[in-house]
Amino acid sequence: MADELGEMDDEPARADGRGELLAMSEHTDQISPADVCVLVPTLNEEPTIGDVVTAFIEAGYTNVLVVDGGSTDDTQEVALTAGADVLVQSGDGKGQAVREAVAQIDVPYVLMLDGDGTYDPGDAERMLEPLSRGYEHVIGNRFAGMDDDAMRALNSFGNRMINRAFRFIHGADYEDILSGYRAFTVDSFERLSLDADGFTIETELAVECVKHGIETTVVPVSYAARPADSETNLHPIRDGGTIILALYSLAKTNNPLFYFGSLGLTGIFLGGVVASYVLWQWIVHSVGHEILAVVAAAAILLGVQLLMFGVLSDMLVSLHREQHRRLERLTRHARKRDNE
Ligand SMILES: Nc1nc2c(ncn2[C@@H]2O[C@H](COP(=O)(O)OP(=O)(O)OP(=O)(O)O)[C@@H](O)[C@H]2O)c(=O)[nH]1
Ligand SMILES: [Mg+2]
Repeated sequence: MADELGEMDDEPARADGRGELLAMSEHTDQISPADVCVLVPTLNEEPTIGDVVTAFIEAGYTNVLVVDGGSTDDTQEVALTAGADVLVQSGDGKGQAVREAVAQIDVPYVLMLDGDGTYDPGDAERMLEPLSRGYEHVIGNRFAGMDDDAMRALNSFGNRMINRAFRFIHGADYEDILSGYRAFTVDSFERLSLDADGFTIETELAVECVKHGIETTVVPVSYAARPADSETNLHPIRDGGTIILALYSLAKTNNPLFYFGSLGLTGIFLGGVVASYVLWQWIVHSVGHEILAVVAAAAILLGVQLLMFGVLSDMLVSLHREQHRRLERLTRHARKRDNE
């Protein structure tokens, strides 16, 4: 999957559905700012939100929607004065805010970024450009142009580990899955099943893109440090842990072999350790541990069963993906015929 997606840049037209989609849209014009909603989730970003909104409006992106999580500072007033629409989210967390906001957007494209001034509005065109070529989701890779002081060592290390885990578990290389700079079509967003409320929204977006075969690409963006007077909403250890857990639990339907297989291998390993101990006690000291022997056997059996279950589920998922691709191809053919 990773390779398939990675190849798309060099290979515009291919016999399968993907190539077709790109070839079809090769002549599409550049995306007009009028078709774009700039979406900025905020929670207490008063020091920076004004500059972010103003930069987009001056660049011609006049449709700016700030979705606020009930800031206790003047974020909402500053955003309104700068010319944005402000929506106050009905629930909690960045994820809920983004879902609620996208449901109200009536233009085809969304450019999403944080309100903390760490992303560069000057990268907007670069972020949107792939959408005009048929891509449906674009991730801004912060590691490409990061200021030295933009991310603490712990955060940077955590980010890299999470990206590595994502690549291993979900089989696609999106380089910076936790990036908050995203461009996507409203249509593709609606096809994803998202239910993360908080900071796992970015993780969920990446996993769902792989799962639903959303045409995704990565572009380099610059990333600056939060200004000294603005405060982070992130707790590196707690949020990092939640993200890793989310990556793992989302593997159930995306990579069941990994999900069940890793549990199975753990069972086999633990059972093996106990069995070796029992055997050693019996051979060296002639002492029998019946109960431990039963526990070891049960753990090994359960492990093998989980592993088999993983293999079977993996086959099911592969078949499902194939059918899904076929259906998409048929839908596209049908749409094309209708348009002719
Ligand atoms: N609407 C809404 N926005 C939120 C909420 N929590 C965070 N945000 C915003 O989501 C964006 C990302 O949050 P940040 O705190 O910058 O998270 P981060 O970029 O991972 O962490 P930093 O390294 O501190 O920048 C910011 O614009 C926040 O203001 C929330 O509960 N509701
Ligand atoms: Mg940020």
